[in-house]
Amino acid sequence: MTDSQISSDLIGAENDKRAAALKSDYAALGEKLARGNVDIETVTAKVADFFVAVPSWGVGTGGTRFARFPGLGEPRHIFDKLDDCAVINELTRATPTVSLHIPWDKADPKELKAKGEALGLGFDAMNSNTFSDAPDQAHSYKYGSLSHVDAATRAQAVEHNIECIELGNAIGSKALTVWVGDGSNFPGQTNFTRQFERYLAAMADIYKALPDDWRIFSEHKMYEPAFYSTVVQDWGSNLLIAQTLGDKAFCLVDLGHHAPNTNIEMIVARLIQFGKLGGFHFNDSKYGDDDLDAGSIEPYRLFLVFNELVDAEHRGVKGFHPAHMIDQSHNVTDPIESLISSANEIRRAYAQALLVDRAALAGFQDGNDALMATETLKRAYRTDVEPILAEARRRAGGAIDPVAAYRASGYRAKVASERPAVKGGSGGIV
Ligand SMILES: [Mn+2]
Repeated sequence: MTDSQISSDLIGAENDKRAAALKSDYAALGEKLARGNVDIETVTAKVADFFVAVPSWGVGTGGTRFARFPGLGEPRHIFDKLDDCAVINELTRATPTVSLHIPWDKADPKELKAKGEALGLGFDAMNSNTFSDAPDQAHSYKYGSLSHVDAATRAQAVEHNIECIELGNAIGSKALTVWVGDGSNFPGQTNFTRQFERYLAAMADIYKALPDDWRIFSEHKMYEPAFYSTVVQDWGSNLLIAQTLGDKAFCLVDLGHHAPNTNIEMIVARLIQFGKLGGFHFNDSKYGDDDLDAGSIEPYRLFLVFNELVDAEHRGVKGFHPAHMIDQSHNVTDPIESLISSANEIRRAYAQALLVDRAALAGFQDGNDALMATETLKRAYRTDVEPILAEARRRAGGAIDPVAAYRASGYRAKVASERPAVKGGSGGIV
């Protein structure tokens, strides 16, 4: 029995309004797919079994380095954040786990575990933070953390990561994601080689502390906060890290952390081929690392990424189980609504990728029929799979229209009355 944030009666009443239309749309789509020898029930079952982790930091309003404009009922601490995360899962049934950020979410592991269990939530990858200084720390990360020139600063950063593993281990997490802000702002500021050597040595110390059934994900990012070079700049550096560290080390691909127009789906294919794709941070972008909502700008690119994942699934790639996480910043929307919508967009891309006729595609590829090969992808992408997504949610106890049900629930107004308003003004990326 879990503590529901949104009553099942409300979800039921909201679903009643939309059940007849969904039934009819689902039947029509089922008929259409059957003509192409696709069984809609098989697709719906796979979609229902696809989950993405919500980032604890995502339920607070984000900001830029210019300003932050808080919304109503901002979560005050990790326990409020978990309540908000539960709302997303209750309505979508797609997000049963939460990814924590330490020290932001530091709390007694017993209390975290009990709260998670009460809400029906588990814990996904832990995220360390050595890109900003905690109030009481001895050494500053202004000039780097795991790759810092000073051994004591590196040791402090390693220790923090080990603390994240220990906390994660106590609450059922199985992975640590490491992203560092280390880099340089000026040519000549750092020696690329020595800096990377220091980083690798520090990561090896963290790796040694990993429990046997854990994985470590390194996350690359081409710029920001360092604007000339970053230690883990690109997927090439990331692959070198994962290969150097060992079998439990994998690359994490944040969709926003690439130069514009980079062929991310090809990077995904390469990492799969060499057994080093650890997982994703889903988001979207127009210009740089914009942290916009997944699927909001380039839904076709998201589909193409999923096309590679489904291809790997289809080929039965050994040990293939990438972690799926959302990592985005909500500056002008209610974060809960954005995360509901993003979880839906991610499942949509997965469902569309499941519809690709892979035998036909392989035939067109082997026959050098470029037009029909790309048309095969487009045909799947053009399919409106919303009835599948809605039916998967409905059957799992979620909402046919989760944003409408969320608005009808009055949850935001309720928490706004319980949680004091936060003053805005200062910058800060969440
Ligand atoms: Mn990320």
